[in-house]
Amino acid sequence: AQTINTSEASYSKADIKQAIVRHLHSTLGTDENKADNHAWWKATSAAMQELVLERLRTTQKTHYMNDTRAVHYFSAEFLMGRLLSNNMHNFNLFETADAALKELGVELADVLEEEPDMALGNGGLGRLAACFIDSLATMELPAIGYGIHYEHGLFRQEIKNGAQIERPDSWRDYGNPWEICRPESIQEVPLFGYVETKYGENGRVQKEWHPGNIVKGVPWDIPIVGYGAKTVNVLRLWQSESSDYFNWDVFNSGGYVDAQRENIQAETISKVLYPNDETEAGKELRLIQQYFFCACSLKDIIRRYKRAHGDDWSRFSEQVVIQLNDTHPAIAIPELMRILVDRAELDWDTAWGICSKTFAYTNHTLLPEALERWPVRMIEKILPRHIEIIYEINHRFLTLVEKKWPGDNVMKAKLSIIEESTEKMVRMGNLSVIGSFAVNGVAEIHSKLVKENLFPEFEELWPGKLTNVTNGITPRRWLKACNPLLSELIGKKIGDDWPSDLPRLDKLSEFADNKTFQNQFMKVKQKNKEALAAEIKHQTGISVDTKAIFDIQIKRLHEYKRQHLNLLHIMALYRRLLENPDYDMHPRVFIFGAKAAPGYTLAKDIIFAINKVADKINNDPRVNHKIKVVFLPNYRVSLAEKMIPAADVSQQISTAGKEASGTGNMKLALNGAVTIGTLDGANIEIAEEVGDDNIFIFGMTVDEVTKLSTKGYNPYDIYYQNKELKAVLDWLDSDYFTPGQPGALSSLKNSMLSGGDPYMCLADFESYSEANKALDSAYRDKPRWAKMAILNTAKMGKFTSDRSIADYVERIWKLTPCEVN
Ligand code: 26V
Repeated sequence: AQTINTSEASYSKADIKQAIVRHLHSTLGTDENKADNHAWWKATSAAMQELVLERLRTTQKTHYMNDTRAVHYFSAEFLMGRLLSNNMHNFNLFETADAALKELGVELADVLEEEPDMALGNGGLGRLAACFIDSLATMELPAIGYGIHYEHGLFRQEIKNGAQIERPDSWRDYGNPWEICRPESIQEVPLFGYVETKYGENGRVQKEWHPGNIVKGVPWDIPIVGYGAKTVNVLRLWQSESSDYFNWDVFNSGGYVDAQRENIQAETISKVLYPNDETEAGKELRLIQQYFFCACSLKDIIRRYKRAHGDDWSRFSEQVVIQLNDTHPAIAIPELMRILVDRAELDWDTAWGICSKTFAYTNHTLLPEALERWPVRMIEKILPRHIEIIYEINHRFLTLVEKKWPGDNVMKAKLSIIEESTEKMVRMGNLSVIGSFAVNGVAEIHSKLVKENLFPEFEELWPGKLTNVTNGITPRRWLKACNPLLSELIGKKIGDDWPSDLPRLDKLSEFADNKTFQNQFMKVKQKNKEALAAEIKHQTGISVDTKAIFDIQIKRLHEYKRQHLNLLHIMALYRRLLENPDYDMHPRVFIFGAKAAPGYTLAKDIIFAINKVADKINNDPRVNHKIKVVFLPNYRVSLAEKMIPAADVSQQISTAGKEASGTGNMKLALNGAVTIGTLDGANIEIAEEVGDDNIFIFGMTVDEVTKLSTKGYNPYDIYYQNKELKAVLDWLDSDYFTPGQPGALSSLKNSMLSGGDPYMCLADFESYSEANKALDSAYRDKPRWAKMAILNTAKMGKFTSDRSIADYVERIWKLTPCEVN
């Protein structure tokens, strides 16, 4: 409907049409008659990319001229999703492009569906990185994201006979229109080999690392368009390649050569994203991946710094701040020390002074199995110089500990970077805390637990270093772009400034009781439900009633997230309906989306169980007018964008203390879903914002969970005392859901009984069931529910990632925006 004015670009509908057709002809070598939707997608993206690159050049020139301090966001994962729609929205060209394509006889919606998701991440941590770089560009902050250019992102999930099958993801198979290769910035990364100790003239000990292998890092840049398209930052992803250069001298000069030589196929380093989430794998290749992208990124940063400041290192930490997204990039700390001490020949204290003013670290989980530890022997082999540096960092640190707690060896053992187990391990969390000037958790409760349970000794040693920055989500992707109907309604009511000023949504609160607005709001929800119902039909063949409650649980499959608690409750409802066909409940569709790590057997068993229970219920005419269960395969960013706008209910039911923050909880509430959840992660802060009347809280608190496990938790007590729960669990042992295969679902029951029910599903079941009843009756009160839904949207202002970034800037990064004209 409108043209957009950035300083250099002003695109009308005619301009866009012309650019698209031009790319169809001269970039794709086809024409309007032959082009399929995929070709239209490429041509449209190429047309957008022209504008994007123009703003990128201007941004980079401006940042260079102003010699700005910048944040460097180091993350092994960036879960970007699709970019075309996002870039159009951020250039305010979505409607114009839609109209342009219509005149060419093409539907923009179909074109957008051609884009493969860029799924270079597992879940929360990777998607957070994507939201953060969006906000950084929107807020005109100088920033760069650094990560890995995986050839294959997170696997594609297929469901065969109810079970998950993993298929390779190939997001670049037919070329990616957004990425630009930068061969002029290739870096070389040393690996393996040995360290030689030399003595300089002044008696200075000089260490020289003779690597056994050198690989090349090739940078690919993805432009990140801020809302309004003033600043365009970059995400720089490194691809590994074998290097022409190989230090043959090393191998020609000693008998130890064969022992030192390690052959890794250079190309495999960036081949595939590790699909684990919250479980440490300890695989050598993963450590190499981590070092590879950190080494490339640091060299890139230093090259840029030297261009402006030469060999004067004194201003490095004024210009450069590096945020470590979990411990995955923690090896960057000893790598920077190596460069400063061995290469720049700074003395240790000067180098450490710089280093420890450069890094900040975000913790994303407390689960012990997710805390990274590497065998000393593995680091020794792959990075022989780094293990020396890690020991030196530790030695000096423990001297400090000795000063603070003389003779306290228990304290030293807890704080040491090295864990003295049978197999000595390097604790990457401890290394990260010691090497950073700030450490943060991702929600209030989580940060409190980081201080009290994970790093209490560090909190005592360095009070103030541990802090909180509550997560957020970008409202551009997670409301404006994914929910156009609601966005339009909001715009009509309170104006169009909310996407970059989300707290403005609170203005909707005054209409929460307004009949007309309630009707409009719920009509939008209804339309979104109809669209999702069509998608469900298309993907699974299942028909669902759009007047039913759309109840959604979407997240990685993990026991602590308790998809199986949700399933137990569904089975309980099924029983109630079989026992009493008049059991009073509003029809409800339970919708799941979740990927399980390929090696996580119980998680896969839970997916299987959901699908088997779904089959039975959906085909049982006695109940299928009341309950339906849908498992949508291949949950990913683009599917989330279709599910979230259609949700009535958001399931956030982790065992209290286990979910660090959650961000899906924010996305769903923002789109008017009401949460049923535990007092965990950001749910607590969501409850504070929306108020107790507009959320269904159930279950044990963190303190109650702790008390119960201290006292000794025995799930059998509950099993024998709750008849319904017992019947439901026993049902899993029968062949009712898996005809002819009794026991096919028994692993689930066992995990919650003989397995000790580590996440306390049984302990929370009754409370969950009661909360569900309350939810059901609230839904049947139409005005009450409409009010709740509206207030959920209205009260989500706090959870914009712009606020998270503002917190990082103020508390940690100390950046100033740089206006790009
Ligand atoms: C661990 C590992 C271990 C090695 C293999 C690869 C891999 C990948 C990821 C992880 C841990 C991921 C931790 C994580 O994603 N935490 C989530 O972070 C979200 C953003 O802060 C937060 O909202 C979620 O609650 C938290 O679970």
